[in-house]
Amino acid sequence: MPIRLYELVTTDARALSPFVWRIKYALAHKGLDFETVPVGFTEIPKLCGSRYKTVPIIEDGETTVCDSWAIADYLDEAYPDRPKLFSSPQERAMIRFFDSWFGLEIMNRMFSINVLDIHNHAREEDQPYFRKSREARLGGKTLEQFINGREARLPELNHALRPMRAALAASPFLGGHKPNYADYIALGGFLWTSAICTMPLLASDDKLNDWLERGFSLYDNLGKVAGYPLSA
Ligand SMILES: N[C@@H](CCC(=O)N[C@@H](CS)C(=O)NCC(=O)O)C(=O)O
Repeated sequence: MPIRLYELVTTDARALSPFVWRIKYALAHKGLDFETVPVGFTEIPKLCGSRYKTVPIIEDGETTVCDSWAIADYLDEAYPDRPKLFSSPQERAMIRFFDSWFGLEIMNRMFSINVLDIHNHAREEDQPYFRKSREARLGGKTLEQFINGREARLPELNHALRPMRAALAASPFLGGHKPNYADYIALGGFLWTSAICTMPLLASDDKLNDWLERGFSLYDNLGKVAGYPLSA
C-alpha cells in the first residue's frame, strides 16, 4: 500500500505547500511509494477525524502523522533500511537550524511578495478563509495593501539568499555532493513560489538557478511541474 500524502493544491491543481513539497522529496529520497490526495485550505480540519490543522499529513497503514518534522523523523524510524534523511543527530540539528533560517529570512520574505498570489490561486471556496486568517496576521492591512510596492522587497530577499549562494558555490547541493533535507526544505520554498507567484524573484544569471534546475530534476523530475518562472 502506498503512503498517502495530503497536499494543498491551487485551483489549477498545482502543489502549493512548501512543507508538503519537502515531504514529497523526503519520500522520494527514501524510495517510498506514495499517492497524493489534493485538498483545499478549508478541507484540512475535516481530515483524519478532525485531528489536525495543517498539511502535510501522511497515512501509512494504520499510522497517521502530521507536521513535516514529525513525518521526516517517522520515515527514518519506520524505514531504517532505506536511505536516511538524517545520517546523524548532528546533521539533523544543523538542518533544523537551516530550517529556522530559511523560514525566518527567506520564506517570510517570499510571503511578503506572494501572499495575494496565494489567495488568488486558492480554491474559490477557500479564499474568504485565507484572506481573513492572513489579514489577521498583517496588523490591519488588507492583502492588497500588504503587497503594495512588493518589487522593492526583491533586493532584500536576494541579499538574504547570499549564504545559500556561498554554500552552492562550493558544492552542487546544500548537502554536499548529494542533496539532503536542507535542499528539500529550500526547493520546497521555491516550488511554493513557482506555483503561484506572478513576479519572478531571481535574476536570470543568478547561480541559484543552476541548483534549482538540479533540484527540480531529482527523482525523475519530481519538481519539474508547471509553474511561474522563478527568474526574470
Ligand atoms: N510546522 C508545520 C507547518 C505546516 C503548515 O503551515 N502548512 C500550511 C500550508 S503551507 C497549512 O496547512 N495551512 C493551513 C491553514 O492555513 O489553514 C509543518 O512543518 O508541517
